[in-house]
Amino acid sequence: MSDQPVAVLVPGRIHPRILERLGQTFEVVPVPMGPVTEIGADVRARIKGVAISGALDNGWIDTLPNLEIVSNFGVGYDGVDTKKAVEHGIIVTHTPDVLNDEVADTTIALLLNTVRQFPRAENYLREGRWKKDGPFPLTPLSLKGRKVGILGLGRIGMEIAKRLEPFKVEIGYHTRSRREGLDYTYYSSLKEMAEAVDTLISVVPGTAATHKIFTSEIFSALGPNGVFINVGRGTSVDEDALITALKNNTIAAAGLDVFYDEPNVPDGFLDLPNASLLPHVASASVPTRNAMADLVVDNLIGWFREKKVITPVPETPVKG
Ligand code: NAP
Ligand code: 8YV
Repeated sequence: MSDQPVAVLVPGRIHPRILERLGQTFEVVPVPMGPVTEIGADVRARIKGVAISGALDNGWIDTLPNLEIVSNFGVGYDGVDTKKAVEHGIIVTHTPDVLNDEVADTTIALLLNTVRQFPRAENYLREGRWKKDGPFPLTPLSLKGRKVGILGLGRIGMEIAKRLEPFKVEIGYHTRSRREGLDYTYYSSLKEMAEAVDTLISVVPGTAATHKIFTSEIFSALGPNGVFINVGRGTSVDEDALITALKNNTIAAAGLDVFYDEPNVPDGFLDLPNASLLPHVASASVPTRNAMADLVVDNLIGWFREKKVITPVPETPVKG
């Protein structure tokens, strides 16, 4: 690296370990999340990297003349416009694999919470109702004997499938490209899968192709015994259609870790007894978030020391 320290822009809040580690090597330039704010031309010229958790405003890409790399906190990088980054010759990195186990574990927990209503049962105990009203009511749903269809059998989807095997449920999946050498049933479309299974788990990225693909038609196909779990992105779901499907018992229950416009969770979900809701916590343990934070920083250090990154996104491939 040259004598002049490289500056790294950090819009909005980010994991504290990232700020601490960046500060040991780079000049850190914190700015508010959102549209471009005024910063001196000299600082702007020194900014060659961005560390981001959430959405990066495209104005930064337009106005930082020497930007080389955007390091995204999260495996999903729907907050970064990769098309624009490619046009500007900017590398984008993300944090795959280090969170697979945590997210898959959370998915199983959310599935069980949804079918067996454990959060409601715990509240029942805490409210003193066990003593006052007797045992918590039996849950109409069970995981036993379910047919599960996973939308997205990538790094995390595979870990979810492996964890489902000992639960003795049937496992199938839909992806655009069929995966070879697996015993799981392949469905050629989401609709076909929804018709065939009674439990849908979504773990696809938030892209134009996955935008609002969970429609009223898909929920009708899933049917009245149907359970829908989403740990991918909330943008994949028509939330009005889901709320209606849960209210009308078109499907039986849903477990959601992600929402269309976080942290704004539609009121319609909050009163539903058949929805189990989490505030986007699938990867949110200290060890896993530390590993993600380290990867954000190590990608930046690798780039500025050796022009190598560890985990580029497929749209901006760079030799590791
Ligand atoms: P990945 O390895 O890239 O897997 C993505 C899977 O989705 C692939 O199997 C891919 O297969 C499939 N897919 C993509 N677009 C599709 C489409 N239009 N229709 C059907 N299948 C499609 O990604 P990952 O590491 O498993 O992460 C997946 C996503 O989970 C992330 O992008 C992120 O949005 C989300 N996530 C959420 C949390 C959380 O905290 N809740 C944590 C981590 C990740 P094909 O390309 O063959 O279709
Ligand atoms: C993070 C995630 O919570 O990795 C992802 O794609 O959704 C989560 O692990 C998020 O990206 C950080 O805010």
